[in-house]
Amino acid sequence: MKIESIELRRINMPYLAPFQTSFGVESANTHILICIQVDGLVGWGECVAGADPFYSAETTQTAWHVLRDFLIPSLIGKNISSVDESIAIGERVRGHNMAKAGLEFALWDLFAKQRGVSLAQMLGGMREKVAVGVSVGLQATPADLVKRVAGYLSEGYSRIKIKIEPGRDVELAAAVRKEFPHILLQVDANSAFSLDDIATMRQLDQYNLLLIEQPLACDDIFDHSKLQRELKTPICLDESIHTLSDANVALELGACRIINIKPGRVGGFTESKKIHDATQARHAPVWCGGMLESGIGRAGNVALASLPNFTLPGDISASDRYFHEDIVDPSFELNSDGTINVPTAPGIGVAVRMDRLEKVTTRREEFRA
Ligand code: NPG
Repeated sequence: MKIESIELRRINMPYLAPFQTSFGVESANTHILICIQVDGLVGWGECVAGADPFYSAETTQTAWHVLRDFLIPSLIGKNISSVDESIAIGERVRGHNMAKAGLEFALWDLFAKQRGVSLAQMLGGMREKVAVGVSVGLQATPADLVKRVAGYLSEGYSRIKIKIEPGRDVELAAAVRKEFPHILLQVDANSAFSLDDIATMRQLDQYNLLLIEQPLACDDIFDHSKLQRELKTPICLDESIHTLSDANVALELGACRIINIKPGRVGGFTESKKIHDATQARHAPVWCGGMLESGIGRAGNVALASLPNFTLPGDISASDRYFHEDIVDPSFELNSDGTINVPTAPGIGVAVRMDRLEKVTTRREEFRA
């Protein structure tokens, strides 16, 4: 298919409540949406780079620059017959995984729509619904956190992730565990600790956690391998894993036993699938991470999570956990068994509500062949 037109839109979708982590506070989704039109078909993608370089080096601005000045010019006007061809074209650009992933996402959607199959089918998914959890940001007090968790559990979420940071760590895990002794509970440090904090990690190890996510530096694998040897709780890596190679090194070194796959962080669905296949072969479970996406990104995550080795609930919550109003129709809803349905219509399987999208668009640029 000949890539005739690509449009970038930066959006601003305020969250229902600010989301606080060890690296900062997120108040709105300011992602870039990518829209590719070919032969009357429209493919959508979401680039998950944030406003600040606090979670990853990429930001909305760097992603816009790389898309506009490098990735889009190399693709526009080309005739391509597969997503792999477009990846090969973009390979000359080093890094910038989130920018690449956003563009690749729109192509996956487009090719799936062209074939008349759902994105999940095209990715090799095998589930009609996926188990999901909710990620709860840092709250003012442990009591506030427990209250929030209670609210999500009563809505039907069956797995809870809480954010921790130095000084707000064991106390939070203890408070939630005391109130809910049997829930699936995990913690996420977003790289805020070091090996000097081994005593804290050993204490966390006592709370029957599903996993401890990314306790140490965002670019570290080696220290995590030392830490994992000291803990019975599995370490799960997020920030440290950008490629299939990173995943293989981490598992081989025993730096983690579980991997969080975020398509944006690893450069797209193609690399996500490779990591999925490699972890499956090593009997290491994966789950789908979240970047507080709009319904477009959420549709991609739900489709990916339908692959067989996504055996742990993902950070994929219903639209109403994030937004007053999502930009897709239908929006994502939580089933009573703590799952979300995988769309079956072609491509991402949900329609973009252009009226709502117009209202949240803050910057727009169109590129034509
Ligand atoms: O999408 O439900 C969600 C949020 C999941 O906690 C979550 N994401 O560190 O994984 C993370 C965190 C995050 C959010 C990271 C926004 C970067 C930006």
